[in-house]
Amino acid sequence: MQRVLITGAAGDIGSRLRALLAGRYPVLRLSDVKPLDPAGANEEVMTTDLGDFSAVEALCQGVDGIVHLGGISGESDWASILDANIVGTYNLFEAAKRQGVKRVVFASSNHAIGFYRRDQVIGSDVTPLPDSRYGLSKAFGESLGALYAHKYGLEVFCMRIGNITDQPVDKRRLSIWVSPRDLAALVQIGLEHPAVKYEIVYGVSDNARSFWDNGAAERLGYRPQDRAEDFAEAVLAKEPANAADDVTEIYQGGTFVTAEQGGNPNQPPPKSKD
Ligand code: 15L
Repeated sequence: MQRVLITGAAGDIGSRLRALLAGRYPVLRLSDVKPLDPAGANEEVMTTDLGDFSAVEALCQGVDGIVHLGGISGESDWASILDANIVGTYNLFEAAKRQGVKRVVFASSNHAIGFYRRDQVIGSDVTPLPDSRYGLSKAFGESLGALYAHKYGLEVFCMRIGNITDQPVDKRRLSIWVSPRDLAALVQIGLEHPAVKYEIVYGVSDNARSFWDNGAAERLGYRPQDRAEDFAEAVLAKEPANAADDVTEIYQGGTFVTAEQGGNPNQPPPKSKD
């Protein structure tokens, strides 16, 4: 991996990876539609709208591996999800294929499988059960990756990311939390492991309450260093009492299972124009 591209590099995960992967590859190319800090040593910075195919092709030129984080990272209206996450991700995979990129690490999300119950442990081979338009776009990205891997030989590593923060913030996140350094280690496996052809793994730390069997990542050598349980006492002491039959408590996706526009849990969908 000589040149690694990170899309969505101005976002929370992108900024963390920019710092954590610094110096790991000869060149880190950073792209976002939003402004980025100027290029540092061994960095290239490009402003790109993922909806503009020729710009995305130019972005992928000379790149060996891509970490695709670009797009919307929560529930939103369909037009926005369609543009940013469906069309944008399609453009990225197609441009990667045309430019001869070897590998794509796709930032999927736990919301691709958010309608599995919390009282079951699932592997990464389950049928997607998206909990939102956002989750649906992530399931689409995983399937798109499978198409490009099987049909065109692109190597694709999909990470169903839980929640990345310095420390887990609530009870649900005790199950799905991933520390920044664990996610950075998983991204490196995704970019570098020679056995990757097409994989789906969970982006999660070593959590005692995990909803997921992450054997697929472990088989590739993933050994998370951090454990949500170390923060459990403090987190649970602050947790509000919720009714056990509240659907946001039953399913893995939490509030996304009821979220509508812009993440407001109970806002009704927009009225049809016709
Ligand atoms: C995600 O996919 C979101 O990008 C992030 O902002 C969190 O909401 C996370 O899921 C979560 O489930 O906590």
